[in-house]
Amino acid sequence: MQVEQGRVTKVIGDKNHPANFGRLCSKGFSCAEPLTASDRLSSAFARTNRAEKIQPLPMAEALTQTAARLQKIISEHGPDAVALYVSGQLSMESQYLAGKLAKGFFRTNNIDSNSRLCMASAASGYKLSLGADGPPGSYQDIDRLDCALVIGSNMAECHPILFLRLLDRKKKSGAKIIVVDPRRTPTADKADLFLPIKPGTDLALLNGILHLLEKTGRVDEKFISQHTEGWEALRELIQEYSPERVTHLTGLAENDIRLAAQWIGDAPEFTSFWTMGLNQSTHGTWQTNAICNLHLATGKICRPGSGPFSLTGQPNAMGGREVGYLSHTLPGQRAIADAEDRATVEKIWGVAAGTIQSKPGLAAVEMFQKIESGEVKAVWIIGTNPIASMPNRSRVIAALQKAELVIVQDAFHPTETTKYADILLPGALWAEAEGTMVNSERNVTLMPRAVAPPGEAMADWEIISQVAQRMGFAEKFNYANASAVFDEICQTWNPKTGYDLRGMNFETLREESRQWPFAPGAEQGEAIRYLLGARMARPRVLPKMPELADEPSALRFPTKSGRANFFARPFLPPAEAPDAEFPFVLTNGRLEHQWHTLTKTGKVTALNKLNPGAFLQINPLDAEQLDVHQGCLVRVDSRRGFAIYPAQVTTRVRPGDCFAPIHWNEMFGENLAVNAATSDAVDAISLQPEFKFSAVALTKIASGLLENFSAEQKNYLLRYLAQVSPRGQAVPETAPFTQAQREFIGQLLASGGAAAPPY
Ligand SMILES: Nc1nc2c(c(=O)[nH]1)N[C@H]1C(S)=C(S)[C@@H](COP(=O)(O)OP(=O)(O)OC[C@H]3O[C@@H](n4cnc5c(=O)[nH]c(N)nc54)[C@H](O)[C@@H]3O)O[C@H]1N2
Ligand SMILES: Nc1nc2c(c(=O)[nH]1)N[C@H]1C(S)=C(S)[C@@H](COP(=O)(O)OP(=O)(O)OC[C@H]3O[C@@H](n4cnc5c(=O)[nH]c(N)nc54)[C@H](O)[C@@H]3O)O[C@H]1N2
Ligand SMILES: [Mo]
Repeated sequence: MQVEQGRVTKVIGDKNHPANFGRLCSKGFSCAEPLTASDRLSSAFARTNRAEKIQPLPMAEALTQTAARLQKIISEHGPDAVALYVSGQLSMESQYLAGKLAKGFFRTNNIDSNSRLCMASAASGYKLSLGADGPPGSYQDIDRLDCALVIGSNMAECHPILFLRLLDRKKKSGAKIIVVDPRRTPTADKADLFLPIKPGTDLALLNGILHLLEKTGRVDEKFISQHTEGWEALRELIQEYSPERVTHLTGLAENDIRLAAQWIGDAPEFTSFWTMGLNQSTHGTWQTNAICNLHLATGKICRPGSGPFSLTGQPNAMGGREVGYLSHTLPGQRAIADAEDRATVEKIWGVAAGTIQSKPGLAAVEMFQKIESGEVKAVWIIGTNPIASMPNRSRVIAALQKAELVIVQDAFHPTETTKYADILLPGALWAEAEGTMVNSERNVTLMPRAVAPPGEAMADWEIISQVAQRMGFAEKFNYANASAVFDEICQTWNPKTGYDLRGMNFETLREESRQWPFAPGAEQGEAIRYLLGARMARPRVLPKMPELADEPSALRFPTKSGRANFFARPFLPPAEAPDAEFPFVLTNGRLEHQWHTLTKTGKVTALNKLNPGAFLQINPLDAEQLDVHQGCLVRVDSRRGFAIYPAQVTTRVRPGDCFAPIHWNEMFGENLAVNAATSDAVDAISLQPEFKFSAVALTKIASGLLENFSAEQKNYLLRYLAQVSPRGQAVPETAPFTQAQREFIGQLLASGGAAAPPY
């Protein structure tokens, strides 16, 4: 960061950082801009009466009031009447302290995070298949792989720097890239083989690929017998997934499925990458199991260039998972349900044995349901925007309206969620507070404090510890700085899973990032987990992995037996099937130049030019049936609610499917929130909601269609659109339009509609 007069003026990539070697994406380049946006929350606000407007108050008073109001609810209704909902965008220190306060001191396990909407299915799938959460390998695997399966991940737009690394590998070595997505995304454009799968049928495909691998002798019997359990049951299950049946279930061409299996089977090294297209499903955990099955059956795991590699979404969602910020987990990759794990953590926290409740708390979707039903009275939301990002939005709104106490700790105001706050606490952003974050390859990076936060804003960990101190837990939350919190996190190391940060501290992290496991006195971290003896180190600068001795006995998975588990997971359809009333499948996702609910990127002019607004992609065949043309407004209805978007008619989506980006919500115009329509059905194991699949009806909105405009109106509109910046503009009263047309244009402008590039 370049800092001038207390402001970050420029951000450039760090050539020595092993995550990107200095490459930044558009959001990275521009990430300093939102730091000084005019809607930064720079003081606390509060109200005691919902009918009144929230009023500013000194931070010290707000902290005291937060403590007192939480305390009152806990004394009257017990600890489970309180819930925390936190984020993978907070520092590890903040995440850790939020969990410590809730589980160890409030004595409620009602703390969950937006990881529940994101990586929960990968986390539970890994734990079952391999024995512990997290990818076993490193980004360096990209430089060694011969075949990449990118499934349910739009890597080109969502992990652009890693995707460049993958394209570099392809260019250098001819490695093959297989992309599986119902949409022809920019990622698919770069694929050697693109499988435009019918949404929600990946499990059939993955089982079908394994079927072919087995039938063609491409499984590794030696690896299976030495390192796994459960192969026989899986072998039996995959018999049912013949190419003919899989073709029928997935809508894919049989030859393409055969080719994918051949490439995966023949590649010396094979890595799979997946994200929300698999996780945000009612069978997300099973899909992770099915990916692990492929790697275990071929023995292509835990060696340079091979392994299952879930791509984490948020900057520090891995850190959060590791410090146990979900309602069923504890610090150091531990579980609430495990008595030994609870006892270990109770000791570290210095609380009496039995303090931590043995029953998992409420996961995100259920948490908001219990707020709506009145069982949970208070919620403290930190670093996430649930009114915009939770599924089935009207229920979440009802929940916050019902809650007795809503505390929102954010860096910006207003957001879709801050509107509902009784207390608003101003959090410092990444450049304004010291803290650590962990990425998908277990690299721990220290975020230095470069500038002061605005006004009275404070580091999130400090706000949490200040509230804790005011609730009578001063002794256990008295940290001089973030570094002291980090040192405590190091004590939660876990020999069972290999989680170990003990060889790190803020002083050494200031020099460079470090990859765990990193034992005390270690020189370097390890690039691949679960290897005994033949340890592979991450070199400081250039990614060069030493050769792995071909010694399979050196592998031990963190399960009781030391073997990984196969799971026989049959294909089951999504929770909601399209029918006569709701015949289309709505899926949704991200665009390259915007971030989630736009509190940051929505303020950057350059990014708004690149991705100016919401739209709905529909296939030309469906468009014709619906009499929809480019730019027409289309209403998307599900059983839960609706949204309205300008149409983008494109063969990038399959007939019967439609796609809307998630970024634009009510701050940007009425009826833009895709989560008004999405489903809150959850995976039975991970409790992650099925965002990616909702049955919807599409209707062209008859009034205000562009083709009904007169020549004069069209001319005016063209000139007008050319001169205004396309957001927040109202059409002048004097323009030659009817009221309905004016509203239509206003909506087009708010959503960037007609200007959206038809990628
Ligand atoms: N530019 C940008 N990058 C981001 C983010 C951002 O907001 N903006 N957010 C970050 C976060 S938190 C996350 S979690 C990641 C998410 O990264 P991704 O998961 O890559 O992003 P999405 O666009 O949500 O979904 C990926 C793809 O899943 C596809 N999909 C939908 N249904 C199915 C299905 O049934 N099967 C298959 N195989 N695919 C399906 C969609 O068409 C979409 O292209 O991105 C991270 N990176
Ligand atoms: N339909 C649909 N919905 C989805 C998804 C999808 O694919 N489809 N994806 C889901 C996924 S994977 C994710 S990760 C979620 C993301 O959903 P959210 O977490 O709600 O998204 P963000 O916009 O990143 O919200 C972060 C909030 O925290 C604030 N903030 C940012 N930095 C800080 C900080 O340092 N401190 C504090 N206190 N506040 C801060 C921001 O201003 C913003 O209000 O969305 C989920 N929702
Ligand atoms: Mo995410």
